[in-house]
Amino acid sequence: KEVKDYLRLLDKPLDESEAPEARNSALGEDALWHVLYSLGQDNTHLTERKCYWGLVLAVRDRMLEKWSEVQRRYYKNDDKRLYYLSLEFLPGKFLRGNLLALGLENEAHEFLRERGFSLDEIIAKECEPGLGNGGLGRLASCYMDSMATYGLPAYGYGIRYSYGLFRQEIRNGQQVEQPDNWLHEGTHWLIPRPYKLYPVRFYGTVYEWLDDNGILRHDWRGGDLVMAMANDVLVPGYRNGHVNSVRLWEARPHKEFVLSSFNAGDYIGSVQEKISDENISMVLYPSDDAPEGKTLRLKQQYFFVAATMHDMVRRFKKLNKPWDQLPEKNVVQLNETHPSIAIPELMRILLDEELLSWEEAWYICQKLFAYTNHTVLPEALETWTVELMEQLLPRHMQIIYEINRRFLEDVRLHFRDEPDLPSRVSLITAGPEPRVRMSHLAIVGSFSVNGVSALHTQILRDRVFHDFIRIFPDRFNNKTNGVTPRRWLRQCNVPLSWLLSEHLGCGWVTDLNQLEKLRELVDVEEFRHDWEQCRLTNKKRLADYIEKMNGITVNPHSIFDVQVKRFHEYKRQLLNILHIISLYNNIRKKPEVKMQPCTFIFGGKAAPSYRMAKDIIYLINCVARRVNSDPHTRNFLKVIFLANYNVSLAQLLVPATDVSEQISTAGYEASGTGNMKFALNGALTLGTRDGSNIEIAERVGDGNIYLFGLCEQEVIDLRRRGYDPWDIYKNDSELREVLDMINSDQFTPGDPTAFSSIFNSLLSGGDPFMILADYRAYVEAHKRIAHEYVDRELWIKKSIMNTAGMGFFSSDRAIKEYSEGIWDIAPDV
Ligand code: 6GP
Repeated sequence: KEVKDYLRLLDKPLDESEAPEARNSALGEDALWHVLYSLGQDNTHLTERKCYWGLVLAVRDRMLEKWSEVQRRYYKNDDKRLYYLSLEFLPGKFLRGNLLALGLENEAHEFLRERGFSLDEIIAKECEPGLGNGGLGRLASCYMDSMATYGLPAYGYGIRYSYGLFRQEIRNGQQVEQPDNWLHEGTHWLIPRPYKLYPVRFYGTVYEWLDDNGILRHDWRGGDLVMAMANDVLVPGYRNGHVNSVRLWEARPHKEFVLSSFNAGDYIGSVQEKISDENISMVLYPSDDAPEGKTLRLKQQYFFVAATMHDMVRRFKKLNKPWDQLPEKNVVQLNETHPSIAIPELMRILLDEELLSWEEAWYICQKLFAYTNHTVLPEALETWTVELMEQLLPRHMQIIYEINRRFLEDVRLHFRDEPDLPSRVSLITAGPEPRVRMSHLAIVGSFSVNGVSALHTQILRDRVFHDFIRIFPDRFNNKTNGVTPRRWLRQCNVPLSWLLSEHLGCGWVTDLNQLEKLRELVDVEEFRHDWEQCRLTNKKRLADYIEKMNGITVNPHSIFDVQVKRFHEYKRQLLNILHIISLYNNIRKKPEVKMQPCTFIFGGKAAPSYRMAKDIIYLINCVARRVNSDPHTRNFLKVIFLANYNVSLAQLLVPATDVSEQISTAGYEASGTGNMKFALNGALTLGTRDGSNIEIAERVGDGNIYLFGLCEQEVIDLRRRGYDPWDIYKNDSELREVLDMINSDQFTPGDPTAFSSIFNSLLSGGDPFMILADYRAYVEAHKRIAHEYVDRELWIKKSIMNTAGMGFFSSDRAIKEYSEGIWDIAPDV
């Protein structure tokens, strides 16, 4: 079948009742109307750009109608609302997903085709909001999609960064960061709300006063004010007429709204101030799984949290209910500790502005907030110096002291025979430079703390937050991550979606467990053949892209082995490249041995200040240059680094991958979500027993996944016994040869020390990520893969079994668990 036939099939609404409500006008007509009346451009001569923005506005109209209906309903039904606070969102491109959700893809196709344009080409040029780093931000966007599709009364809240995550270029093998000016053309996907404007204070002084009852009160005044302006992004549910929104705050200069400042005579000075105020929402911090200790970062956190709490309180006050109803009508989910300053902020509002007692205010907070942890890396747990807090947020620091005083008093009372416990759980560290531990604040101030995979939650219980488990035994719970099947199957893998819908019906798009039915088709030869054809189509598409971007021809029948994710030592891209070098050596040494051709594909960004991660990128590119140009190995081995990995590139890679590399040191990856996307699309996972790999194995079956290496307990035991990489180096000659090559000028002619830091990190000082410890097991797993891939029937069966077993990893399941187990909210559809 032709691709257009697939599309036709998929775009049929599930049944007539679910068809989008008919409007009087067609999408195309509305788009033309908007070209003239909203864009102010001639609509008799259409360009691609005009068509794009016209379409965007026409689609937006349809979403707005639903959105305003839905908002009215929340109000009328007095629904309990969820506030999902996240410093990062990674929605990916909007147009295709929104068309699909509304069932308008065909209409858009037709409109464009009649005018000589193509939807695919237009979408290729759509700009992508990179308002997040990696897993945490993408998870937030998958969850927004599922909330809308489930029909939950929910709001996302974050920051409208002017510059998203940097654009990565590779020059001479090295990462070069370029600004990501994603708004250079403006965007109609954001709806600015210049009248939704709240002042946010920094610095200033706290004054004390006595109220009528003789209670000491506080008033935070002075300092600098910045305005937070709302911008809304609409999030449609999948064909259910439900539309939610994500509110992104943009910093605006306060001075612009104070007329007197224009009379001051210091024009340049006031412009200066405007610039520094706007800095707050200027740029996303490019660190992932690592904290950023800069003042501006804390300013960003408080800025968006203060505006969000203001918004929530404003909405609640309209209901005219007593304050103790606040947590009955609202729940706030903190995505990591980044927004945890919301806890003292709400305390401040309730104490200082609404004049509640401490007990009342604290009762409300503890019933309102829930916290998700996303990392166990000790260096990634956020802390801020008391000194900075006291300067920037003096009132909040007072409140944190008081929360801590009361909390520790309680701990002392209940754990009398553990004199060390209070200092271990304290919100503030001891020592000459005391710091506020944001995770402790989040735990103490929340009614729920959750990890993101079974293993991760267990590690939180056993190690990271062990002391808190005894203090708050009921507070900790697990919510294994999930990914949205709309973007990560239906949208990114059209051929396979078509095949699935033909055999299972369309219901899987919103009920992913229906994929279980695939198990019955595994033995149908024709089905397996079609499955393989779908995969091949996707691989060819990726091969074309590689040819175009990297100028390298890859064989679509080779194994596409992919590792794409942020660069971090714990994710062990190094382990992967070490193995590739040894493969290269083997082919050169034994050219007579026939080998299954392999294409190794890497992608991902390194934090600009993370030297080692950038060195690893450089190493991969240097190895690629050498390997790809060697006539002896060219037909068997290709190494590709795809620059500027982002959501769109992931959508291209995921459906074309045979082997998904998920090889973090056991105990380090909280969950992983890339692993889910790949397996859902029929890739086989090559992974360690880490994060949600373990749960994936349970669901797809041990025979359909390649697990290798030390498990979490073995990593701990080995560390305790003493890990000696030199011992491995001495005893494994193949590996030694690889390491010696890295420590020479083999890949960087004339520069033998280019990778000595990598060599040293692996061998000296006891590499905490124990790369060499897992090396042999990793090589053996690869051998099994190469062997089994050749048996096409076996491999395709395994591929189908992966997709069949992945229903559990839908973000719809995760969101249902959150809403029943934590939020206590129900859909309003
Ligand atoms: C990531 C975790 O590293 C990843 O394992 C997990 O799947 C993802 O969060 C979603 O839960 N963590 C971050 O991106 C991060 O910045 C502070 O953690």
